[in-house]
Amino acid sequence: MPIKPSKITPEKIYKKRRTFIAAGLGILALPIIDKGYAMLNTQQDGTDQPFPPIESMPEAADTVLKPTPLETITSYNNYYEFGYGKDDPGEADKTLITSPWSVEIGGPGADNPGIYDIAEIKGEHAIENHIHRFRCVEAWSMVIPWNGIKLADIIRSAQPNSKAKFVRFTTLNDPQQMPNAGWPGGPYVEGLTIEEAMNPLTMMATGIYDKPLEQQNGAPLRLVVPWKYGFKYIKSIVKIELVEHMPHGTWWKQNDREYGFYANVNPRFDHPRWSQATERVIGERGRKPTLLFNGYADQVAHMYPDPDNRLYFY
Ligand SMILES: Nc1nc2c(c(=O)[nH]1)N[C@H]1C(S)=C(S)[C@@H](COP(=O)(O)O)O[C@H]1N2
Ligand SMILES: [Mo]
Repeated sequence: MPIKPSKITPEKIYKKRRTFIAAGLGILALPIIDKGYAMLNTQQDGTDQPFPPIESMPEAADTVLKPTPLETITSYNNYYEFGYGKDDPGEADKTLITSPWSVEIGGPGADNPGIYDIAEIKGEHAIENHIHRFRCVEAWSMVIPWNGIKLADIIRSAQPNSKAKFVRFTTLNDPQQMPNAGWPGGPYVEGLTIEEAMNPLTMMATGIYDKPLEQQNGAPLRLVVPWKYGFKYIKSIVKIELVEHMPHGTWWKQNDREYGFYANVNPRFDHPRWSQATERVIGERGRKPTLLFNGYADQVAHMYPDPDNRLYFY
């Protein structure tokens, strides 16, 4: 096992270095710098145990979710187009023009493609309220009271044909409106299978706490997939395409060893550089156990035939 940097570096320097790295690049972008990762599917304590059996997983017992305060949701963010630090997106000038805002809905799988303004999209579909757990791949979490439209409604309006096997989403990438639009991962792209996209849990969020989404949270329209890691929740969407082939998402493209297509939350499969067994609840003390499919296994597990296959869980 490689020695953890914390074991060989005085803690102060180590902490400083972490802050520097986190501020300079963002934790997701670390792989080239930090080689202190554990082997895939082994425990982070260095014991090399196989991952625990599925029966031993904690259950989603906390049915009453306590929403994270809005100030926290809007001030601790990942939105690299607005900077790599967690504070950067919230502190950035409000340069994103979210009205008017065009969303192109099309691709070879859509028989009824079109370009719509966000106001039309909001006007045509029912807005629902859903409080969901939100789990970032970096092992922190919040609870978000979303307002939004079922992605299934939007897809049905586009009249999907037999070529609609996947959905590909693209974020705006405009240096005039986004101070860090030139980052290597841009334009941000994400994807879902058509089955995942049609699942009733999958939403296009337009608001949080009954207020329009703020710029830092991906205004005016962003994806919400509660059983997946946060990097799938692509922000400020300008294009939704129904396509035949699996979309190559931004993080998968950046680092295919650490980030894949499915990215379903699973405490049994560690990230190569940290454990996914528990999560740090932002704004609270301590950690809590991470739940299989982030607590939504009943609604989504049927889409993934093999719960022991890492393919589905990174
Ligand atoms: N366009 C775009 N979408 C993005 C990101 C990003 O950097 N750019 N970061 C992702 C990551 S890693 C996470 S955890 C969530 C964070 O969403 P939040 O800031 O609303 O909590 O947005 C996701 N969507
Ligand atoms: Mo994330």
